[in-house]
Amino acid sequence: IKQKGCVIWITGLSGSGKSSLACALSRALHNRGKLSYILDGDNVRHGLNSDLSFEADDRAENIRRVGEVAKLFADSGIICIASLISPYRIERAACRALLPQGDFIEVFMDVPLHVCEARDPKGLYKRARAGKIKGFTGVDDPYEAPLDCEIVIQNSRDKGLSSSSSSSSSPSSSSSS
Ligand code: GGZ
Repeated sequence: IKQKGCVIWITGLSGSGKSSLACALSRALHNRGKLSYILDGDNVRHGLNSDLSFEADDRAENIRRVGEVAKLFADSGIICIASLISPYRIERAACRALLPQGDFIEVFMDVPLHVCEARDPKGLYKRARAGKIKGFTGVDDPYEAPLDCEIVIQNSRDKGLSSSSSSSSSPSSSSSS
């Protein structure tokens, strides 16, 4: 394989469009003859990380493990697309530090909470607001937005929700929820 591996790390709130972007990206790479593999938080938590909760320590461990696996993929020449909420800056930085400079591309899905919450594709925000899920990111658990990442995607332009947000009219929107 002539391809050089790397990690594309997509971070953002639940409902911000991480998984959709990961799929679209993987398809686009495939069409260009590039091999990629998606590590999606929601999926990985059913297997490799099924022992982990959403407590802070376990989220950190979730991110750490996915970062290590992503590095293995990158070492093998595959473009690894990791899509996790990954709410903590320090853990994302640790994943970045595993790779050579330039091989970790952090993508921030910059979607306001109220937009994610209005989408609520799985009804999780509703359940969190009702107190049925404790420690839900953005509701009663923190999300630390990247301060200095490679790519910011303002993905708020669907379902007519963008008008109330000043940061939502970006032409760079590239993915549905
Ligand atoms: C955040 C939660 C929670 C809590 C379950 N907080 O939108 P989804 O549903 O399909 O994806 C979310 C997924 C988050 O897993 P990650 O591995 O990406 O999170 S982290 O990086 O913080 O470890 C969401 C669902 O799991 N989910 N409970 N309390 N998201």
